[in-house]
Amino acid sequence: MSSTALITGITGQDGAYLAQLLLEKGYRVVGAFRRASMVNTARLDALGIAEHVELVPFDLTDHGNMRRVIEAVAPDEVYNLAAQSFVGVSFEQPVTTGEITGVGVVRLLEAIREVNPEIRFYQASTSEMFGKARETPQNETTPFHPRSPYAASKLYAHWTAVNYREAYGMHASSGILFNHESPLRGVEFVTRKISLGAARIKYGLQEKLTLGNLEARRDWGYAKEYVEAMWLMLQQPEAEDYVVATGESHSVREFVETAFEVAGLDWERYVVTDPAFLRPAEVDFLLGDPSKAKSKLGWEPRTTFRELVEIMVEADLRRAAFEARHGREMLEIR
Ligand code: NDP
Ligand code: GDR
Repeated sequence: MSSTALITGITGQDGAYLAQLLLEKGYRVVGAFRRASMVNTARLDALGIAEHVELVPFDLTDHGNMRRVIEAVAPDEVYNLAAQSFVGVSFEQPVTTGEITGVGVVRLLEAIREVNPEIRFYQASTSEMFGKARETPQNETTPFHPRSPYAASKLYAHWTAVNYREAYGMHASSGILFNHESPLRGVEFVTRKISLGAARIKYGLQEKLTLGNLEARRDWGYAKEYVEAMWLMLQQPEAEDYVVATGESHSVREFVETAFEVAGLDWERYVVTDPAFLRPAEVDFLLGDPSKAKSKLGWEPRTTFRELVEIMVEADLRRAAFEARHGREMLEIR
């Protein structure tokens, strides 16, 4: 009999790629989404998998709802990808972020513990927890120093997952994932804002691209590969935490230079900066050490920084060409 996976945050970037991977592996995939006036299946549609994923309404602020969903779906594995995931917005909405991204995880773990503590659990932890990092590169033993309400909420969720493992013997693992991007990345995140901006400028749909801090450095990988690490964590005999990263760090400025070069444009003519995009506290430099994921999971990144930028810019050039020709956005975002 095939295994059942419940993915929260199914409408997000990682939800789509993880659903695709698990369907390929023969899983029954149930996607939990928060009810809205319209269900946003754009990313699942883009991958051509929407009709293969069962969808259930679900909200991380409602414990009773989660309990009933876990009972009805009876999953073998739960991947908790749902979150208020935008660092910038977390400064504007710190309480909502704490409710969903932090306390929401306790509600979910309680529901799992009550219904069936044998269910394997994945928590989407983040390199943002290292924040003002005290050592470089960062690994599983590096001390945390969160720099935003988002990061503080994720740290609470992270330690909660560790605690449920230690207190109740649950198979709960946290993947401390560094930034991972793709053509399905939300347009408010810097990489996609740049790739889409460069492509739209190329087709005369936009004149300028306005950014914040160009000197911030991140360890950027390809999302499609990072979801493989999530699955591998839940296949291990023991639950543990793992850093997932490329081991290379680049600045926002380098991302801009490369993206505009791929689009055949001189970035200095189009990119401007505005302090409105600066954050009250910034994470300046992140660099991950994925050695443990490599040795224990056999996971390694395959896509280089340059290849990632090319994948994103080329996808957005296709979108912008369509928009220029038809006067409306392309639904296809593969
Ligand atoms: P996205 O922002 O693309 O997706 C977030 C998902 O969470 C969406 O499906 C969103 O639904 C859902 N969600 C938000 N609020 C609620 C709620 N109250 N109840 C139920 N669902 C909700 O994130 P990514 O796919 O990029 O990331 C997946 C996870 O991994 C997130 O937890 C993120 O914080 C974490 N992470 C991401 C990294 C990255 O670089 N991408 C790195 C490290 C960690 P809706 O579509 O309705 O908004
Ligand atoms: P991050 O991603 O905060 O690392 O969180 P984001 O792409 O938002 O920012 C990366 C860096 O770029 C700088 N920056 C800008 N950022 C945005 N969004 N818009 C701009 O115009 C801009 N200009 C410069 C930022 O200041 C920052 O230094 C992402 C999210 O996916 C989290 O959910 C996840 O946990 C982490 O990655 C790992």
